[in-house]
Order: sequence, then C-alpha cells, then structure tokens
Amino acid sequence: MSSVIENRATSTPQDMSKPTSVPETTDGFHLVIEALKLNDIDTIFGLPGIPITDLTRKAQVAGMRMISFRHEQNAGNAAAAAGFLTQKPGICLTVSAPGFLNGLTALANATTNCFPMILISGSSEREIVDLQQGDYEEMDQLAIAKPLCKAAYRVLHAEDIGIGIARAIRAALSGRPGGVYLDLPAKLFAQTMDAAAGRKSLIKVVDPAPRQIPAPDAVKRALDVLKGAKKPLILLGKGAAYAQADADIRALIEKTGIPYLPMSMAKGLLPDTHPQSASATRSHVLAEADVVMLIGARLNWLLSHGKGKTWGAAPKQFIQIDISPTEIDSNVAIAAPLIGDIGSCVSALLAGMGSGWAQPPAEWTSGIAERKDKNQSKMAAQLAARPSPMNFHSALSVIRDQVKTRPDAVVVNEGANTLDFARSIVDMYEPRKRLDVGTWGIMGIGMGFAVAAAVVTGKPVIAIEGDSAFGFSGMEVETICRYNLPVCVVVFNNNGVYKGTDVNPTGHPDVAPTVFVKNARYDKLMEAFGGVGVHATTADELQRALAEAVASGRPTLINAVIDETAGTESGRITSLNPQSAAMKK
Ligand code: ADP
Ligand code: TZD
Repeated sequence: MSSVIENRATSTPQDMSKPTSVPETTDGFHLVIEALKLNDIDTIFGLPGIPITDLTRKAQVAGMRMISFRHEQNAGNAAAAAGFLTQKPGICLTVSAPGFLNGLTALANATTNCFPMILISGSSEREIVDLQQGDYEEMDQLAIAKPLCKAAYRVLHAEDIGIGIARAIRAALSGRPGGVYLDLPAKLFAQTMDAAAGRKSLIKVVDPAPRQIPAPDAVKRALDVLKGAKKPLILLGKGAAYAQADADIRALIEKTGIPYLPMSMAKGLLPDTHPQSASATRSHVLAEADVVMLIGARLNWLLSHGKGKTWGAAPKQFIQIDISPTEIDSNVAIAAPLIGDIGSCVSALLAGMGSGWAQPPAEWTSGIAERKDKNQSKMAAQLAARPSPMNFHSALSVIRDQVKTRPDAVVVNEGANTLDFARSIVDMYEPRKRLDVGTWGIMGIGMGFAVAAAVVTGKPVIAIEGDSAFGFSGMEVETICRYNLPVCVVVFNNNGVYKGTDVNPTGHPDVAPTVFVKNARYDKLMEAFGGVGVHATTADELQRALAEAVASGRPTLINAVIDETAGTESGRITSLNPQSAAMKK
C-alpha cells in the first residue's frame, strides 16, 4: 500500500523544521485502488469524467491497467466478459447519472448471464440528491440499480471502503455469480484518514466463491435416474464453462459415453469435433432423449423452456446441476436436482459411478452417429461452395478454417443470421473461447467483449459481427487501435438488419426500417484510427486478410460483403416475432 500513500507532510525546505512524526494520511481514491489490488484485481474498464477522472489516473499510476472506452456500455460489457473469463469480478468505472445509466445495461446483462462484475459509479452527494436540489448529473443511482443487479451498496465514509469493496466482490462471485453496483459519492474520494488505519480497514476476501458440496442423497438420486436411461443426453451451458471444471466435465462425458450438446458459450469445453458431440443432430437428440442432464444451463427460451415440439412426444426426466436452488422446476419438473458448484457436483458424480459404468445402448449412439454423418456431409457441401457475392456459409467456412489453425483464438459473435450460422459452422476447440449475445440475445456486446478478451487473454480475437450488431459498439475500434489490441473484426455486411432487401411500400424516399446505406465501407472506420481496413468481396480475399490479421496481431476490420438477400428475418428465431407467433396459434 505504501506505493500510493501520499505523505501529506510535504517536505519543502520550509517545513524541514516540522516534527517528522506527522502521521501519513491516505484518501478515498487510494483506498479504493488498494482495496481492489489487495483482491488481485488489476484492470479497470471505464470512462473518465467528474467525479472519477482522478481515480482513473491514480489507478494507472498505482500500476493497474486502466482501459478507457468511448461509451460506458462497452466498458461494462468488457468488465462482464472479463468476469466470465477469469472468475474475478470485472470492474467497470463510470461517472454519475448518464454514465451510470450507460453502464447499467451491461450490469443487468451480466446479471442475466450469471457473469460476475462490479459497476462502480461516482455519484452526487446524498444531501443534494435526497432533497432533489438539482446537482450536476444528479440521480438516485443506488435505488435505480437495485432491481437490476444482484446487490447494490453505497459507501459514505473512507473507513468503509474496504468493507464496501469486500461485500461487492463476495456478492458478485458467491453462489450464482452476477452484477453488483457500488455507489461512491464524490466527497468520499477526497476524504482523508490515517494511513495505518486505512491499511487496516482493507479486506482481502477469503474464499469469495465457496465450494458448495452436493448432498450425497441428491448425488445418488441423480445417478439412479441416469442409470435408468435408454437415451441419455448431457447439455452443457455457459455455467459449466464459467466453473472451470474442464477436466472433470470431460471425464464425466467420456466415462459415461453419453452424447452431449454444448450451448453456444459452452462450445469448446470439449472440442466440437469430439465424437460424442451431438450438435450436428441437435433437434433429433432433444426430441428423442429420455433423460437429460443439464450442467450449468437453464431451461429458458434458448431451450424452448424444456417443453413443446422441440422436446418431442417421448416422456423425459431431467437431472439439473446448478448452484442456484431456485432455478429448479423453473419451467418443467426436475426429477433429480443436484445443487452445488459444478466442480463439486461433477466430481461427486464421477466418484459415485465407480468403475464399470454401463455405456448407453448402442442403438441410441449409433443412430446419432449416422445422422451426424449425413448432416455433416450436407453442411460440407454448403461450406465448399464459393458463390459470388459471398453468403454466410462461404464467409464462415473461411473463419472456421482459421479457428481450426488457431484454436487459442477467442471468437466474439453477434448478429442474427451471422450469430446463428457462426454458432453451428465455426467449431471451437478450447474452453471459454466463445463469447456471444448470451441469455438476452443482446446486440452491442461485440467490441466490449473483444477488448476484454484481448486484454485478459492476450490471444488473437476474431469478432464475427452482423453489420447491424457492429453498429451498437463500432466506435470502440478506436479503443482497439489505441491499445493496439490483436482484434480482427469481420463485419458481415449485407446492407441492413437481418438483410438489406426490404422496401418501403409507401413510395416515400425514407428507406425501410431494416435497411442501411448500401455498400458501406466499414473498413474505413478502422483505417481512420491507424488500424488495417480490408474490403473483401470473395472468400479468398477474406481468407488472406484474416490469416494476416491473426498472424500480425494488428487491429484489423474486414468489411466482408455478403449477399444482401441471404439469411432470414431474425435468423433462427423468426418464430418469436409476434406476427409469426400469432399465425402459429
Ligand atoms: P446457457 O445460456 O449456456 O444455457 P445459462 O446462463 O442459462 O446457460 O445457465 C447457466 C447456469 O449455470 C445458471 O443457472 C447458473 O446458476 C449456473 N452456474 C453458474 N456458475 C455455476 C457454478 N460454478 N456451479 C454451478 N452452477 C453454476
Ligand atoms: N437491440 C438490442 C439491444 N438487442 C437486440 N437483440 C435487438 C435490438 C434486435 N436485433 C436482434 O435480435 S438481431 C439484430 C437486432 C437489431 C441485428 C441483426 O442484423 P445484423 O445480423 O446485421 O447484425 P444479420 O447477420 O445480418 O442477420
């Protein structure tokens, strides 16, 4: 802590005569920084301004990485992604009212995705806010944040900073991870206190994410249900990726021989090319399975709520591993809930299985293998085609090949068709290498996630972006250039939201709501800040530019021209549009 504690008894020649026993003091700025550092948090994602500008400067001086963004939502998304990747809460730092609100979407999204992050916002003084006297950027931020995150705290006194940050870290990481809001009023930063007392007030959080060991009877129940299965299936969700129990999860899958499906951010927990992956015959296994074991995946809309046509007519039993007991029975009855952390639950299952666990019936697994083969050769033909202009398949086949040669690269992915096709076409080979729109299907995570992935992992990042999706955070290409990050953004440019072919039926010169400027040159945006911009109209051009970007690590944006008639409205979730939903009824 001594590195940043300032001795306020400055030693100009005039005060040489003063007693040397004047106590060292510290202040709110330094206590916040030291509390974070004490808990091994070394990076802040944020955007400076009143009252936190000096905090950003002092954090940098104190050896923290301070990554400044162009919009707080992107800084917040970066913090969330850093939390998912590292199991440490990502920190987003913003100014008051509007900056706080800009960060709030990311905080709510992190909470929805079960990613640990802490949004720290400067705020106006309580005296003024509570009397609504109209301060600069005045807002009752704590009250607004509360319903949108896991926990929200405010610190009013410098001596409570240690406690405030400890509580925020523990709330973000323990149990089901999530977003935490920490409100720091402007006056707090300048408050001074005795340095030794300040040091003592800081807390290094012990065991912030305690293991939660499943009850032995719950383990037995789960194993009994699994034993009775004729057509078992394992579903891996992003909770399983977050848990970092990679070896045990792989051991469980390989020991049981059960086919598995990864949810999008669980891709790579086992390589997508694993013989037990049933991704290439997803609808078949979901409809036919008789016992489904969910590991860190919720039965929400992404899994059709566990019912309906997707899940077929055959009766099903679910086993669900989750750290949150209230997740159980959220949509359908769960026959065997297994509550605990994924690492402890999976190792308890492995121990309970002993040796000689029976493999699933061959007719189930060989039927899956046959369907997989058929679907994969159909897909291979689509991927090999080289239409002009490119379509989603031809462009994504290039990215698929690139990721195969650099399995350590992180893939960030958003859009509608761009997302849906990339999820099934681009194989992942290592855990936590895929970051995407998550539980909400939110656009705008792209550049924030890409920056965080590059900063946290130091590996190449390939951001696969619909042209609409990219627009939500596109200005952060400047941030990517400023920090010289190894990020290659590939914009799938089909001239609009979903596609670029809609027309305004009224004849008015305004274009249809889903249409953008035709033939836009997104590559010029990257060039504006000194990065590499490439306009790619063929798969070959895309391939060369991508290989070059990944090899050089230089900030690059490839404007990949995609047939504007390719794709469908809303990608694969067309059925959620009210009109199609009504027609189905
Ligand atoms: P996906 O979208 O990939 O299906 P979800 O976000 O719906 O995944 O589900 C993740 C689940 O994982 C959440 O219900 C969350 O409570 C759970 N989870 C997160 N971390 C852990 C952990 N360490 N141990 C157990 N469960 C966890
Ligand atoms: N706003 C936010 C924050 N999230 C959203 N999901 C949407 C709007 C709605 N939306 C989607 O669900 S996908 C999408 C929007 C606007 C963009 C689709 O167009 P794209 O992708 O160009 O990014 P494709 O590949 O061309 O379909």
